Amino acid sequence: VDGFKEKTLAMIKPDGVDGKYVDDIKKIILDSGFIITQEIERQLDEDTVKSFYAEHASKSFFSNLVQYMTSGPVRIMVIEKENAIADWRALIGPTDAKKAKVTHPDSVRALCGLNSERNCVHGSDSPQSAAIEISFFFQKSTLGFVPTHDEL
Ligand code: DGI
Repeated sequence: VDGFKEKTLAMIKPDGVDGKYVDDIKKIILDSGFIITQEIERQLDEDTVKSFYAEHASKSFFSNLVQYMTSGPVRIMVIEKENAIADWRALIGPTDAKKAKVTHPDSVRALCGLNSERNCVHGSDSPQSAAIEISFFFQKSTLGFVPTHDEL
Protein backbone atom coordinates (compact mmCIF):
# COMPACT_ATOMS: atom_id res chain seq x y z
CA VAL A 1 0.00 0.00 0.00
CA ASP A 2 1.36 3.43 -0.91
CA GLY A 3 2.85 5.39 1.93
CA PHE A 4 3.61 2.36 4.09
CA LYS A 5 6.94 1.33 2.71
CA GLU A 6 9.45 -0.13 5.15
CA LYS A 7 13.11 0.79 5.59
CA THR A 8 15.98 -1.46 6.58
CA LEU A 9 19.73 -1.15 6.99
CA ALA A 10 21.87 -2.88 4.37
CA MET A 11 25.63 -2.93 4.79
CA ILE A 12 28.31 -4.21 2.44
CA LYS A 13 31.08 -5.39 4.76
CA PRO A 14 34.82 -4.92 4.16
CA ASP A 15 35.24 -8.12 2.11
CA GLY A 16 32.36 -7.07 -0.14
CA VAL A 17 33.77 -3.58 -0.71
CA ASP A 18 37.32 -4.90 -1.13
CA GLY A 19 36.12 -7.66 -3.46
CA LYS A 20 34.50 -5.08 -5.74
CA TYR A 21 30.98 -6.35 -5.13
CA VAL A 22 29.42 -2.95 -4.40
CA ASP A 23 28.00 -2.38 -7.90
CA ASP A 24 26.74 -5.97 -8.25
CA ILE A 25 25.03 -5.84 -4.85
CA LYS A 26 23.46 -2.44 -5.54
CA LYS A 27 22.13 -3.80 -8.84
CA ILE A 28 20.56 -6.76 -7.00
CA ILE A 29 19.01 -4.33 -4.49
CA LEU A 30 17.53 -2.11 -7.21
CA ASP A 31 16.45 -5.02 -9.43
CA SER A 32 14.61 -6.46 -6.40
CA GLY A 33 12.43 -3.36 -6.17
CA PHE A 34 14.16 -1.46 -3.38
CA ILE A 35 15.08 2.18 -3.56
CA ILE A 36 18.30 3.32 -1.88
CA THR A 37 17.40 6.35 0.20
CA GLN A 38 20.77 6.88 1.93
CA GLU A 39 24.26 5.67 1.22
CA ILE A 40 27.62 6.32 2.87
CA GLU A 41 31.00 4.63 2.82
CA ARG A 42 32.79 4.61 6.17
CA GLN A 43 35.82 3.11 7.80
CA LEU A 44 34.40 1.84 11.09
CA ASP A 45 36.56 2.04 14.20
CA GLU A 46 36.66 -0.56 16.97
CA ASP A 47 34.32 1.28 19.31
CA THR A 48 31.72 1.70 16.59
CA VAL A 49 31.76 -2.01 15.69
CA LYS A 50 31.68 -3.07 19.36
CA SER A 51 28.66 -0.88 19.87
CA PHE A 52 26.91 -1.98 16.65
CA TYR A 53 27.42 -5.67 17.50
CA ALA A 54 27.04 -5.26 21.30
CA GLU A 55 24.64 -8.23 21.47
CA HIS A 56 27.54 -10.49 20.42
CA ALA A 57 30.05 -9.09 22.95
CA SER A 58 30.22 -12.34 24.93
CA LYS A 59 30.65 -14.61 21.89
CA SER A 60 33.95 -16.38 21.23
CA PHE A 61 34.11 -14.88 17.74
CA PHE A 62 33.62 -11.27 18.90
CA SER A 63 37.24 -10.11 18.66
CA ASN A 64 37.56 -11.69 15.19
CA LEU A 65 34.33 -9.99 14.19
CA VAL A 66 35.62 -6.59 15.36
CA GLN A 67 38.91 -7.14 13.55
CA TYR A 68 37.14 -8.13 10.33
CA MET A 69 34.62 -5.28 10.45
CA THR A 70 37.39 -2.70 10.93
CA SER A 71 39.65 -4.19 8.24
CA GLY A 72 38.44 -1.80 5.54
CA PRO A 73 35.62 0.54 4.57
CA VAL A 74 31.99 -0.56 4.59
CA ARG A 75 29.15 0.74 2.43
CA ILE A 76 26.08 1.49 4.52
CA MET A 77 22.66 1.99 2.91
CA VAL A 78 19.09 2.59 3.96
CA ILE A 79 16.95 0.67 1.50
CA GLU A 80 13.20 0.91 1.21
CA LYS A 81 10.27 -1.04 -0.19
CA GLU A 82 7.25 -2.89 1.12
CA ASN A 83 8.38 -5.71 3.45
CA ALA A 84 11.97 -4.47 3.12
CA ILE A 85 13.29 -6.06 6.33
CA ALA A 86 12.24 -9.65 5.65
CA ASP A 87 12.83 -9.39 1.91
CA TRP A 88 16.43 -8.13 2.31
CA ARG A 89 17.14 -10.87 4.87
CA ALA A 90 15.77 -13.45 2.40
CA LEU A 91 17.86 -11.99 -0.39
CA ILE A 92 21.14 -12.07 1.56
CA GLY A 93 20.66 -15.69 2.70
CA PRO A 94 21.92 -17.53 5.78
CA THR A 95 24.67 -16.17 8.07
CA ASP A 96 27.10 -18.90 7.06
CA ALA A 97 28.06 -18.07 3.48
CA LYS A 98 29.59 -21.53 3.01
CA LYS A 99 26.16 -23.06 3.72
CA ALA A 100 24.48 -20.36 1.63
CA LYS A 101 26.41 -21.52 -1.42
CA VAL A 102 24.75 -24.93 -1.03
CA THR A 103 21.27 -24.12 0.25
CA HIS A 104 20.71 -20.62 -1.21
CA PRO A 105 22.92 -20.43 -4.32
CA ASP A 106 21.13 -17.32 -5.60
CA SER A 107 21.65 -15.37 -2.35
CA VAL A 108 24.01 -12.41 -1.95
CA ARG A 109 26.08 -14.24 0.65
CA ALA A 110 26.50 -17.17 -1.75
CA LEU A 111 27.73 -14.67 -4.34
CA CYS A 112 30.31 -12.82 -2.28
CA GLY A 113 30.71 -14.43 1.16
CA LEU A 114 33.23 -16.94 2.38
CA ASN A 115 32.05 -18.37 5.72
CA SER A 116 30.03 -17.56 8.85
CA GLU A 117 32.17 -14.53 9.64
CA ARG A 118 33.21 -13.17 6.25
CA ASN A 119 29.69 -13.07 4.90
CA CYS A 120 30.01 -9.78 2.97
CA VAL A 121 26.65 -8.20 3.85
CA HIS A 122 24.45 -7.26 6.77
CA GLY A 123 20.71 -6.82 7.07
CA SER A 124 18.58 -5.82 10.04
CA ASP A 125 16.64 -8.81 11.35
CA SER A 126 13.52 -7.15 12.80
CA PRO A 127 11.63 -3.84 12.80
CA GLN A 128 13.23 -3.05 16.17
CA SER A 129 16.77 -3.64 14.98
CA ALA A 130 16.12 -1.82 11.69
CA ALA A 131 15.04 1.29 13.62
CA ILE A 132 18.03 1.07 15.98
CA GLU A 133 20.55 0.33 13.23
CA ILE A 134 19.32 3.07 10.87
CA SER A 135 19.50 5.65 13.64
CA PHE A 136 22.92 4.28 14.64
CA PHE A 137 24.36 5.51 11.34
CA PHE A 138 21.93 8.19 10.21
CA GLN A 139 20.09 10.90 12.06
CA LYS A 140 16.62 11.96 11.15
CA SER A 141 16.21 15.50 9.88
CA THR A 142 13.34 17.26 8.18
CA LEU A 143 14.92 16.08 4.94
CA GLY A 144 14.92 12.42 5.98
CA PHE A 145 17.86 10.44 7.31
CA VAL A 146 21.28 12.04 6.98
CA PRO A 147 24.68 10.70 8.06
CA THR A 148 25.26 11.29 11.79
CA HIS A 149 28.82 12.45 11.19
CA ASP A 150 27.62 15.36 9.06
CA GLU A 151 27.31 18.38 11.29
CA LEU A 152 24.20 20.16 10.12
O1 DGI B 1 22.31 -11.37 11.33
P1 DGI B 1 23.44 -12.17 10.76
O2 DGI B 1 24.59 -11.31 10.30
O3 DGI B 1 23.01 -13.15 9.70
O4 DGI B 1 24.00 -13.10 11.93
P2 DGI B 1 24.21 -12.82 13.49
O5 DGI B 1 23.45 -11.62 13.94
O6 DGI B 1 23.96 -14.11 14.19
O7 DGI B 1 25.78 -12.53 13.61
C1 DGI B 1 26.29 -11.27 13.33
C2 DGI B 1 27.66 -11.42 12.69
O8 DGI B 1 28.56 -12.06 13.60
C3 DGI B 1 27.67 -12.30 11.45
O9 DGI B 1 27.25 -11.63 10.30
C4 DGI B 1 29.10 -12.73 11.41
C5 DGI B 1 29.44 -12.91 12.88
N1 DGI B 1 29.21 -14.32 13.27
C6 DGI B 1 28.02 -14.89 13.58
N2 DGI B 1 28.17 -16.19 13.90
C7 DGI B 1 29.50 -16.42 13.80
C8 DGI B 1 30.15 -15.24 13.41
N3 DGI B 1 31.48 -15.16 13.24
C9 DGI B 1 32.19 -16.26 13.45
N4 DGI B 1 33.54 -16.21 13.29
N5 DGI B 1 31.63 -17.45 13.84
C10 DGI B 1 30.29 -17.59 14.02
O10 DGI B 1 29.79 -18.65 14.37
